[in-house]
Amino acid sequence: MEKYKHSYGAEQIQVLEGLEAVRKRPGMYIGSVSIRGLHHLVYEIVDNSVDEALAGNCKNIHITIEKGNIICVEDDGRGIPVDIHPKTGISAAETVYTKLHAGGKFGGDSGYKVSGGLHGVGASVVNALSDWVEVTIQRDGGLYQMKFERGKTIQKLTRIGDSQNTGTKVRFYADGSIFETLEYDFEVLEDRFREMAFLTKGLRIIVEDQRIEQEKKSEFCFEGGLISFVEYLNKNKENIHPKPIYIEKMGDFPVEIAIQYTTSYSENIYSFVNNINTIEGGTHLEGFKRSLTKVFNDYAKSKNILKEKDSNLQGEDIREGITAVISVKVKEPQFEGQTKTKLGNSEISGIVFSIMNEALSNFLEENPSVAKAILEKCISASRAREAARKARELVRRKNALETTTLPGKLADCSSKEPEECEVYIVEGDSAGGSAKQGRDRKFQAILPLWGKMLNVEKSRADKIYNNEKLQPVILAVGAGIGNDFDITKIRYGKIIIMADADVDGAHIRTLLLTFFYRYMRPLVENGNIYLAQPPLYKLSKKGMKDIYCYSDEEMNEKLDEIGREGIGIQRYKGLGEMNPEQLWDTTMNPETRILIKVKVEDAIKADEIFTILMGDEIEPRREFIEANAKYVKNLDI
Ligand code: 0RA
Repeated sequence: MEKYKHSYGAEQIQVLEGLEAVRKRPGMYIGSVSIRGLHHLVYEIVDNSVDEALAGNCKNIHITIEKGNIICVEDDGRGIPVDIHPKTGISAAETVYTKLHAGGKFGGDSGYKVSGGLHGVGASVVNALSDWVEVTIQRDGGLYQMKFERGKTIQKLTRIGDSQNTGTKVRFYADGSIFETLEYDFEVLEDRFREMAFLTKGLRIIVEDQRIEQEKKSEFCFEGGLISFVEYLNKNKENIHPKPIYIEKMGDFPVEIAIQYTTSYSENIYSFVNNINTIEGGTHLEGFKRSLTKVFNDYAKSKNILKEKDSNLQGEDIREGITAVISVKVKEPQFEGQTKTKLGNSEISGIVFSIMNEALSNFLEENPSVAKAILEKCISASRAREAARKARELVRRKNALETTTLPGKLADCSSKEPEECEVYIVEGDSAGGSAKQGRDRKFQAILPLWGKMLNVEKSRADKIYNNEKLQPVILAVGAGIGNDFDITKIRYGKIIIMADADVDGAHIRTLLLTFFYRYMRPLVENGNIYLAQPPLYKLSKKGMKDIYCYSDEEMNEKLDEIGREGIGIQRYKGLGEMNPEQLWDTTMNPETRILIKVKVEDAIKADEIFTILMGDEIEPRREFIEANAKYVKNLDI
């Protein structure tokens, strides 16, 4: 590409549109004006510094949330160019901050700037959506500064002193009339910047929160890059080989891959294009999977681990227990899919495929004991898959004989329109009984659960199919399981878990959430899973309608309002204590109930949580539960 040849400067920055458009329709540029959009502003500014690092000119980036929710991003790159743009007559730096899409290649000559999607919209969008922005640049022996308010220049770039250093510092305060909230979530930013540091070997990123008494500060710098990333992802799992397999190939389309197998049964593959998490996958992921299947099968056949007559291992067998990160850089990425996080460039599939083929087959030849350990695992996965298929057929046949495919204990609703139907999954027969009587049978179905609990994190699909507790859930949802799951077949638009607000309730909730996440993930991604929120207290007083409270704070507020004299307080220990009418009023009536929608925003976080909560290692679980009494918060529910 040309970018390697010419020197950059003011003239390369194109001038396109005004910033008013951004303020009118912020969602078009940053997705939303919720906290996500707010965080996006920070990512935009940091992305520019990371690009400078990718170009080899910056080693440190320091991000601070200052008191009052002011963001400061400082880097030690070359500094944004300060020379005057020949067409606009203003400095390159000001152009970058005031003209939309200025600097299609802004951010140095890394050349892998993102087009499409929400990323790469640039500094001008942050400026447009900020109450004020202040940019300080050290470059060419000078110290320069410029200031903006709501996208308008109020101080042009001015030399305010001398400096022998280089770098860029951006401070901004987002516009409170645009965003729903200005309160940044430190943990979310921290997770994103840890990820950024993993993806950019050797780059040091410091994130700091000064808003609170007890300041928080995290420093990320990983010489191991993706190797460190995979080790981090597997920190609570048991590995079957000590060091991740690492593949790196520079060139026109740089490819970097790290792989490590664990004893778990789930597949954890994260893919990135130009440092953006491609949640929907795409051609790079496809090339990776194709190669993984081919190389392991070829190796197994050539070493007679699989006999000539044996059928090939399937892709899913070879991906059981894998943790992998794939990072590619593409100059003109095409992003597709619902959330624009699916790579479309067809040439990338073949590139990743051939790089992987060569490197992975060499690795297996050179590390026969690792190859053997992985293949043993794949072969037992393949046997389990076969057993699961038989179990599934058995279930189908059995049900065919029983004339109905629905579980016996399900009290179904009369409507057959999935969009309006909901199923309450209730632990225990007594609460199930009240729910059956209290519901609106037109659109509400009740499925009481009984039987022995199974830890899905420690079981393969065949066991799950045969489990007496989960089988009714699979049948009631009606859309299959695992790779066969088909969300278009679901029988209910809302699947509502209703459990007590105690330890046992938390256990069943966790079990079911893990199950849905691992085996019916589209339901979680699509937002079909809900948690019912039963009240904790009932306040009653003569001549007053009963008041239900869903938290301690709410109860205290209500008590302050109505006074504490002559009030009866009932604490509900379980759903079973409510009669059908009360259960309807408090927990099931769509007009008055509180439902919590389960949404997993971050797959890495979700995997970590489920591994900790349901996995083998006891110590991290204890620590985690102590640190997150309300773990649901971390699921972004
Ligand atoms: C040199 C040239 C160009 C940008 C930068 C340095 C630069 C930008 C930023 C933004 C944050 N920190 C930074 N550090 C350096 C422009 C090159 C081009 O337009 O391609």
